[in-house]
Amino acid sequence: MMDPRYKENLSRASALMRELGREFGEAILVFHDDADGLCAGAIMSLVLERLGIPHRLICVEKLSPEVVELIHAQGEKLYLYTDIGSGRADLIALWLGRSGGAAVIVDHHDPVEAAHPRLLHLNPELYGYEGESDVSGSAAAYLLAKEIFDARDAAWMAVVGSAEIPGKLRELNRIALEDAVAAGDVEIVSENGEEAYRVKFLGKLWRELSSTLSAIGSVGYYMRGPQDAVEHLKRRMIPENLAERFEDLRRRRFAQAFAIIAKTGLRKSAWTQWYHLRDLFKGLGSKTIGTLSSMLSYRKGVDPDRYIIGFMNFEPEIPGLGRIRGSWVKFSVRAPRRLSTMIENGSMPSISELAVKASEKVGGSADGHKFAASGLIPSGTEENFIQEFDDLVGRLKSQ
Ligand SMILES: [Mn+2]
Repeated sequence: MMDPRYKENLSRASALMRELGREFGEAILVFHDDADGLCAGAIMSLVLERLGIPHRLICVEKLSPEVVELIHAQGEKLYLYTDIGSGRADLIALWLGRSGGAAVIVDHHDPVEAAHPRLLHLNPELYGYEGESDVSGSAAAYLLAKEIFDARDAAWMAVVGSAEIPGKLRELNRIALEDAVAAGDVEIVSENGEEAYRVKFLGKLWRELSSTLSAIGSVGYYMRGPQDAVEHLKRRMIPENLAERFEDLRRRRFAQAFAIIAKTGLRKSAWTQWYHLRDLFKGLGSKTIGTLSSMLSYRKGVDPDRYIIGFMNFEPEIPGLGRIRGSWVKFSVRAPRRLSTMIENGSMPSISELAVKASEKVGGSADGHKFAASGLIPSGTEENFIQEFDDLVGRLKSQ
């Protein structure tokens, strides 16, 4: 049973979107760059097509304040955010007030409070569901699509998008799964005694399709990968060749990065060990630095007690949208196994807390969780950032 208030707001949203589409004539569809985001983007793009609303596809790696500002510089439009946006709902409301237009957010990430007469925030977490376990961004998008047209043949995309949620699909994700099974697109199979989901017409498990899409969104971000993937998904296809090409490129650049790090070593501060790739990953999405830092955290030779921080120059261009203000460096933070255990038992501070506070000190922003975080800081503030990070560890660690 779906929460009745949620159900009611879904049908209000469907009426409102028809109206808004007519009023503003064009929509800006903003979606996240991971597999869930690409699936959510494809579902919402089908919705807009069905409503006859022309729209631009804007994929976003991270919704920093500068990115929100650039998005809303498009003026009086219908802004549709999916699998992203809830954490910045306050900023979206602020920009609606400044530059007009209306926004609908269909997301499952932790929502912040925001109110604006032309903002509709449709996050199932606001109705008692858990975004980490009950509903993916693409399942939330699917539930809205279902209010607008007979969307059953789009349900399989919500199943693929839900692969980021561990375990058996439940609650709102389960509704999408049941619809996909009824449509004949997905079958429930067993894999080592666990429930698994196979997309019949592609002959692949939901998890494999999800990792193919993730590679496209992350490595191919600046090469129109996300837009190509969305167009393929809408035609019930997955661009495997594209994924292979991007994965090959990633392998080559990672090998170069490891060679450089092996030669020069990681630089050390009181509590960190860090490296800077400058422009080595130019052209690849900035999520790749997080993948590299994660891989490093498992390697022999890293200091088991120091936080790992990777930097790369950030390409300030949002494909299809334009350039954000300023010159930025992307950073990502991870922890080797032993340090992770110490974070877990509370004797060392959480990575997101350190990253958020240290980046704010140097004029940047960040987000993440206990064991991984990333953000943007102004170019040239890297050493100050390390210093702030060290000071914070010194102050926040117990004993
Ligand atoms: Mn998601």
